Amino acid sequence: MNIYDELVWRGLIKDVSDPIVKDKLNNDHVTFYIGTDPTGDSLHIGHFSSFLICKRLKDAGHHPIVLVGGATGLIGDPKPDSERPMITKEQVNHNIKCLTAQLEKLFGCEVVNNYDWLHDINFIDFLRDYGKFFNVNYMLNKDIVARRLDSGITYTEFSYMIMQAADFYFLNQNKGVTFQVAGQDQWGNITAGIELIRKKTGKDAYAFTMPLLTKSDGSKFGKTNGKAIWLDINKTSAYEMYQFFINSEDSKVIDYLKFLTFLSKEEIEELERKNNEAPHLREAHQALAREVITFIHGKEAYEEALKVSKALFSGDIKSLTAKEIEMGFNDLPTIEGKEIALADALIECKLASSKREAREFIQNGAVLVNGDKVTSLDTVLNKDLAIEGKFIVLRRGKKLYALMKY
Ligand code: 383
Repeated sequence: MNIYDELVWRGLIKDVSDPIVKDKLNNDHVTFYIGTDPTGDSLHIGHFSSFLICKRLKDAGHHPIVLVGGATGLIGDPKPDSERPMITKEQVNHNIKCLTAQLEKLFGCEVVNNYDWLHDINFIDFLRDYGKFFNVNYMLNKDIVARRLDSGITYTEFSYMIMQAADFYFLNQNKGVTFQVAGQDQWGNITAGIELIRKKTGKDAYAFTMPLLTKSDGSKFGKTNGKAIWLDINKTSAYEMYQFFINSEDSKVIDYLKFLTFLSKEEIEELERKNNEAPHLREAHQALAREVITFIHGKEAYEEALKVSKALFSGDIKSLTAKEIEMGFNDLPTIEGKEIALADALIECKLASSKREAREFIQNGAVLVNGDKVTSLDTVLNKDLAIEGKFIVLRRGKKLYALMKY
């Protein structure tokens, strides 16, 4: 399959700037770029789904450049609903460092920062060399600006598209970039750049966008309980990422495999068959979690996440190290470790509401300490019982867990 057909098959093509894009991607070696603004100190899974295009196109013989928007991050790409709060220059600089390191590690490609060429354009030159090429009517008609006209948009954010257009022009002139790729939300900014290049040089530049990944109800993919799935392992553990993917919707898991992995058409079709025939085996979900986590964090982290998940599922807490317990249980109610009667600990952790109830749970065999059933009312918890002297895992019934941390 040629690269363009593969991208179509994977569902990765939304808008294309020119029918010739297909030919160029199949037969030329193009230099393309994709950008991100340093709004945070880590990328999340939504970014990841777009940035994977770097590897796909690189494997097909094209040359990727990744841009971190040190300048555009100081301005803010308009969101459909409201103005972005400004972030400090220090914060932006910190974020640039984090994102650059992450992107280099993940995709091994050249990372450029638009601050380097945008910061010393003075106001008069900006208006003469760039502003003059933008008709205000054209700018007002851009979807994102049109949607903000009621609630209002500052001149600052209104100008954003000119900066992104100036980047495309700069990279075109200085690095031979002829393509820009991005998620579909970037279409307006990208076409502004294509226009600018055409007006300033008389030459064509090209682009395509990728659809944004969604859940079956149309909402954005990439969050659990309102929390984003970050690529920084200190913000989202491999275990949390594993849980996120393993719980993806059955009706969507094949779309996600196409979008987020490098498994072949044959492999994905085989998983699709298995997902239809025996969804409860969750083979497609397993493959999705394995492929994505291995790509982002490596094989070891994936295996650790798998081990923690299995141990938590089967209740085999003792097989886990303290580090693994921390990773698997970081969302649980946690109380400070001390010497305490089991019944009192259950109340303190909110696994029981009264002493009488706590005693009943213990006597009925509903309470587990580090995975072992404990029925004696005399049980006292202390550091000696803690795994590696650090954690005691309390469980009541099938699902309720709490942690004591020494
Ligand atoms: C800035 C200057 C450029 C080219 C691009 C930019 C950033 C761009 C933007 N991108 C998003 C971001 O930073 O705001 N204006 O969070 C997201 N991208 C990618 C993809 C996506 C977009 O980083 O659709 C999701 O991840 O394009 O929302 O010269």
